[in-house]
Amino acid sequence: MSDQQHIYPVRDDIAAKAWADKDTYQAMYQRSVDDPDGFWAEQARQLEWFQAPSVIKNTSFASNNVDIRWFEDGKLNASVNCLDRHLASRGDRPAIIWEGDDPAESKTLTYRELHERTCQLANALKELGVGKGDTVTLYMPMVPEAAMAMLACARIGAVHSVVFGGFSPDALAQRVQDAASKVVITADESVRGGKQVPLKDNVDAALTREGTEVAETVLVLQRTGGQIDWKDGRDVWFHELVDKQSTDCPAEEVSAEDPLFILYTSGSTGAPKGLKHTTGGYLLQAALTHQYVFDYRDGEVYWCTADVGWVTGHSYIVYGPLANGATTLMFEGVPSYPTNGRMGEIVDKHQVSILYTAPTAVRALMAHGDHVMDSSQRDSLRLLGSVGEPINPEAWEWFYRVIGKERCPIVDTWWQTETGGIMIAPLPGATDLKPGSATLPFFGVQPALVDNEGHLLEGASDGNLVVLDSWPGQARSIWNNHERFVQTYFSTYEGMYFTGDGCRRDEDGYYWITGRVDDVLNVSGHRMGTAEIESSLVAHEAVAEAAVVGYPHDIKGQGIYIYVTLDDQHEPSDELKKELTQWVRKDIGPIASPDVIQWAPSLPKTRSGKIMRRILRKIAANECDGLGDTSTLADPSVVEELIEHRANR
Ligand code: 6R9
Repeated sequence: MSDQQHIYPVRDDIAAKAWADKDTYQAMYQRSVDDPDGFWAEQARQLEWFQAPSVIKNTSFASNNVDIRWFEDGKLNASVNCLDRHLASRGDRPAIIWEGDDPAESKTLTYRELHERTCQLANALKELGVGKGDTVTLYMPMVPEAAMAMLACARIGAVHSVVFGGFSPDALAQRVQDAASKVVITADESVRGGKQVPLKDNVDAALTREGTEVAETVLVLQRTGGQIDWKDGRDVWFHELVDKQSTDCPAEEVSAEDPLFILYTSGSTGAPKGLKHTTGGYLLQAALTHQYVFDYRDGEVYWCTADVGWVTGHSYIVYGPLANGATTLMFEGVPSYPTNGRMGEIVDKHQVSILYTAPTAVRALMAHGDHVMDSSQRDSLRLLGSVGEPINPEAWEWFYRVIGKERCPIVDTWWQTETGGIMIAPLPGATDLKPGSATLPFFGVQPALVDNEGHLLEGASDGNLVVLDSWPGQARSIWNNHERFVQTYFSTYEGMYFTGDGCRRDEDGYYWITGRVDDVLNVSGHRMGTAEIESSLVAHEAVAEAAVVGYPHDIKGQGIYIYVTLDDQHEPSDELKKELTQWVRKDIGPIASPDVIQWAPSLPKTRSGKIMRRILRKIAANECDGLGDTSTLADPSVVEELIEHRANR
C-alpha cells in the first residue's frame, strides 16, 4: 500500500530539544544490548534507593529454568519514588489533574496533597491488618483515590491487584479468590458517560461466590452517594477510616524483586492469568519509557486516556509519570460524552501537551468526520501516542492531520501486560515515522522474528514476534503458577519469550505488528480469550457448542463473532440471541458483548475433533474464497452451510 510507504522524518526542531536524537538513540541502544549490566546500573540511578543494587541482571529464559531477576540486592519503595522524592523540588506542583465525567467537575492534587492522602490510606490499610506481601484488590472508578490506593499498597509493601470496573461480579470473584485478597477497595458507584455503574453491588455479589471468604473488609469510597447495601462488620467507609489517619507513614523498604502488583489478563486458554510484576525493574522501565518515548519535559501536562484497570493505566497514568514528577491527567468519563468533542475540549481546558490514546478511540472519532474536533483548538498538543492494537495507516493519518493539526509526531507503542512497559516505539527526536509501524525497539529490548518451527528470520521478513533476552519491566511469573508462566511464554520457542503476536519487519528494520497469532481477541484494545467467552456460552442451557472468533471491525479493530450450536431442545430465535448476548455480558462484562451470533447446525472439525478456527475466522471476515485446505475436515459440507448463512456480508 502506498500510504504505508509514507515517511515522516524527525523534525530538526524536535530533535534539537529531545532527550534523544538519532545518534543518542543508536549509542544508547547499542550499549544497552552490548553491556546490559553497565547500561542498567547507570539508568537505575534515576530511581531513589534505600540500598543501591550491586547485582544488575540475573535472568534465564531456558525453559527448564525460567528465572528473571533485576537489581536483586537493591532496596527501594515505589511510593517514595513517585511521591516523597518530589516534595522538596515540586511539592506544590500538580501531580494529578482529575477531570470528572461531568465537564463541570475537575480538581487538582499537588504532590504534597497526594503524598498526604496516600500516607493516610496506607495507615488505614495497616489498621485493617494489611501488611507486607498481602494482596489488596481494587475495583475502582477513575478517581485519584484509585492511584492513591495503588501507591498506598506500595508504601506498605502490599501487592495490589486492580480489576477493571467493567468486569462482572463473577470475573471479580475469580480474581479476589486467586489473589486471596483480605481487603477489597471499591466505591459506591462509578460514573461513565452520565450513567452510574454499581461497583459496590457488584462487589457484594462477587463476595457471595465460593472461595471469596478471604475478603474480610470492603473499603467503600463515596463517589456518587447512590443507594447501596451495607454489610456491618465487613464494609467500612473510606472517609470514616482514612480521614482520621496520620499523614505520616514511613515507607517499607522492599527488595527490588518483591512484588508490586498482580494484573490479570487473558490468554488463549484457561482462566485469566495474574501476571506478577516486581518493584525495581518495573518502576525503572515505566519511568524511563515515559521519559524517552513521550520525551517528557518538566511542567508539562500529560494525558493517557486508558483506565487504571489495564496495564497502560498502571504504567502510564500512575507509575511512569509520577516517578518522573510529571503532571498526569486522569479522566473519569468517555470520549463521547457529553459530545464527541470532549477529548479536544479536555486538551484545551487543561492545556495538555501529550495525548496517549488508543486506535479504537481515534477510529470512533474519525467515523464522525473532521468536524468532530471543531469545538477545540488543541494548540497545546506537542505529541500524540497510540497503544493497545495495531493502528491502521488511515487512522494514523487522521490522528496526525485532524487531532494533531500536522504538528505532532505520533508514537505508536507496542507492548503488553507481560512486558510492563513500552517495548517497540519511536522516540520523537530520533525515529522517522511510518504510519502503522511501531518502528524500533526501546533500550534493552531485542525483538526477533521466528517461523513456526522457531528458526530465526533475518532481514525483511514476516513471522512470530519473540524477544531474545530479558528487560527490567518484564513480568516475573504468573501468580501461584510459575509452571503456566513457563508453558505460556517460554516453551513455544526454546530460550525466547514468545509474545503471541505476529509481525513483519521491513527493509529498514521497522517492526509492523500484525495482531495476535493465538486465540486471544483484541476488541477496542481489550484483551479477551476466545476460550473464556466459549466457556461462558456453553454454560447456558440452550448451547451445545460454541466457537468464538474475531473479525475485522471498523471501529473496534476486532469484533466478536460467535458460532452457536443449540441442543435438541432449543430453536434459533432473535430472543435467544438477545438472551445469549446478555448472558455473556453478565458473565464476563460488557466488553465481551458479542457483535454477531450465527446459528451453526454444526461446526467444522478435523477428524480428531478439533474445531477449525482458521475456517471460522475466514467466514466471519467474509473471505469465503480463500478458505484454504478443507480436506482434513470430517464433514466438508458443514462449511457450505455456514457460508450460506454467514452474518457478515
Ligand atoms: C499495552 C497493552 C497486549 C496486546 C499485544 C498486541 C496488542 C498493544 C499495540 C498492539 C499493535 C501496538 N498491542 N499495543 N498491537 N500495535 N502499538 O495493550 O497490553 O492489554 O496486555 O495487550 O495488544 O496484540 O500482544 P495488553
